[in-house]
Amino acid sequence: MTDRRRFLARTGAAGLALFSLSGCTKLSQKPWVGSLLGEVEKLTRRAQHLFAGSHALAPEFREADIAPEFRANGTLDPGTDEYSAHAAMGFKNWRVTVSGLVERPLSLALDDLKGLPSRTQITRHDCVEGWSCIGKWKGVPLASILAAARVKPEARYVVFRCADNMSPAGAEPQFYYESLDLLEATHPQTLLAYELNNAPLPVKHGAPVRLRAERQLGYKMAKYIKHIEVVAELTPIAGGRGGYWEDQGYSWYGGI
Ligand SMILES: Nc1nc2c(c(=O)[nH]1)N[C@H]1C(S)=C(S)[C@@H](COP(=O)(O)O)O[C@H]1N2
Ligand SMILES: [Mo]
Repeated sequence: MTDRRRFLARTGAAGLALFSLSGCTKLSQKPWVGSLLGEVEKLTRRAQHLFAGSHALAPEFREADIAPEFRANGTLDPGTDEYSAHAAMGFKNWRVTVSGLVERPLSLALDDLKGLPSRTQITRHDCVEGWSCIGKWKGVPLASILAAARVKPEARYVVFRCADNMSPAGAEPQFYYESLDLLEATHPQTLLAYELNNAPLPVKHGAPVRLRAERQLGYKMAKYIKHIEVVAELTPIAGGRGGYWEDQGYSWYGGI
């Protein structure tokens, strides 16, 4: 066992939140870590809400904590003709639409997003597969975009629809999607991010725009965002559980 593994085994995964991990850290692929994390998640969710309120911020780190190479996971390139054509043109014609339960639907070019007030944050990404990585993200707070679109009173969730097809070739296409409730969607650290570590978002990390929701697990942070839809119910969408991985059995609440 490495020192870190021994430390984890001794203190439980709760110890994770207590020390600052520098850069990318591989924890363990062992299933017990996952189930332990599951229990700890429930506890930390309750504790977060009890002690810090529902708008508590996720921890932010120093420049020195940034991992030299941010690990990538899931789709590394959507690879469709359409996406590749956008990539070849530096995504200058890429648009993110905002529709559904809004007074004012929007269609935003990448330059429109870059022209809006931005937030930069150095945060730790936690993937359920057992690794964490610290990176610096810049983007537009989703709250300001939702405010501009004027969310209707009956709205409850925000759905993100992505450009990557998760189905094998020849099968019915199933594009990656995710969703947040309005509280998480309007949290100050929830961004439509277009930069990682002071550079335009690389393709493997979700170019040109991906979600950062810093109190959530990695799978909640949709990459390659094309459409944002404000809805009252998640059940009519795809498998009905609010996200691609949720439809395969992951929990919809991905809080950490
Ligand atoms: N569109 C899309 N978004 C996605 C995924 C994906 O496969 N497709 N994978 C998710 C998972 S499981 C993780 S951990 C993070 C990985 O982000 P990264 O590649 O920037 O590390 O993206 C999430 N968002
Ligand atoms: Mo993940």
